[in-house]
Amino acid sequence: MEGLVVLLEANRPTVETLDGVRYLCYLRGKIKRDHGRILVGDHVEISPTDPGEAIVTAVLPRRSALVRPPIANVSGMFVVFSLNHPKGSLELLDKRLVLAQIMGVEAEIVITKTDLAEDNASQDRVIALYRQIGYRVWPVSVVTEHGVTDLVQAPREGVWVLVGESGAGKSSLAKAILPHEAIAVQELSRIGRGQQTTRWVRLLRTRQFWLADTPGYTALETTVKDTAVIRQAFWEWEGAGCRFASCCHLDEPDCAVRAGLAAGRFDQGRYDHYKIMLEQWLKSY
Ligand SMILES: Nc1nc2c(ncn2[C@@H]2O[C@H](COP(=O)(O)OP(=O)(O)O)[C@@H](O)[C@H]2O)c(=O)[nH]1
Ligand SMILES: [Mg+2]
Ligand SMILES: [Zn+2]
Repeated sequence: MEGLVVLLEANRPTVETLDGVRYLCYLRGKIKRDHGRILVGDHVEISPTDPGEAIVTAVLPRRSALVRPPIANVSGMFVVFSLNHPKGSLELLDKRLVLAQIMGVEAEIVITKTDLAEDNASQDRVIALYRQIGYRVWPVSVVTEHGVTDLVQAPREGVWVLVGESGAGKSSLAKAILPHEAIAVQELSRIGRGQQTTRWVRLLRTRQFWLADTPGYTALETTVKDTAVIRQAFWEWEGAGCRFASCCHLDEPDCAVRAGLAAGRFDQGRYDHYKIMLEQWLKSY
């Protein structure tokens, strides 16, 4: 039968089948030789041996894999952003959105701590900006529980990873989505053995999707091989009508993006972040 690797602890995968039954599995040498390292998020065929135990008989083809955190077949990421307390960086937010595009995964934006918003106008501006571009944006508060149900119930499938700056509210959101799970928090001090919050990447089942709990991973890593991908991640500029199809929107003649910026149709901050990303890429090349 088929299942999903939801946890990989000391090289032993825990596999959950479609009907929600979990098996602690063994890997045969042949599987290791043929497939290399198995990852959380891999789909596998298993054959039960004892109650709750099984052997992995095949690893199904993997669509994609993240390196840090090590997860296969990620569908999307929640880019978690706190406007204040701490003050989030829109540059980092845009970078994460570009990263999602590069990795070929979906991205949705979560604006956390709406209960602390002292300036609703700037919060509304950020929400409107990204919604207009075409992103799903979820304003939430785990204190008032505002927005959490809407976020969870929206149609979505596959494995979703929480990314964002430290303190943005990722763990708190995971707890609000899955109140019965022990979610890894940074301040673990004297938690007894057996009750210990996980140190391993694991997948937690919600009604519609799997949420990746990724303790200890704050950054996502990838390398950009083509500046065009950065440009394509700025969806709002698509079809702007620059004279050259390959226009980088820097100093080319008849650039409709720069014209749109001057006319206030495009967001200047996004453009500035685009230029920063482009420069960083050219430097690292
Ligand atoms: N007032 C308020 N505080 C929050 C909210 N979400 C998270 N926090 C607080 O923000 C801090 C950082 O949250 P945490 O979930 O650990 O952030 P992480 O580093 O992204 O995992 C903690 O002190 C949380 O209690 C929220 O919706 N409202
Ligand atoms: Mg955390
Ligand atoms: Zn242009």
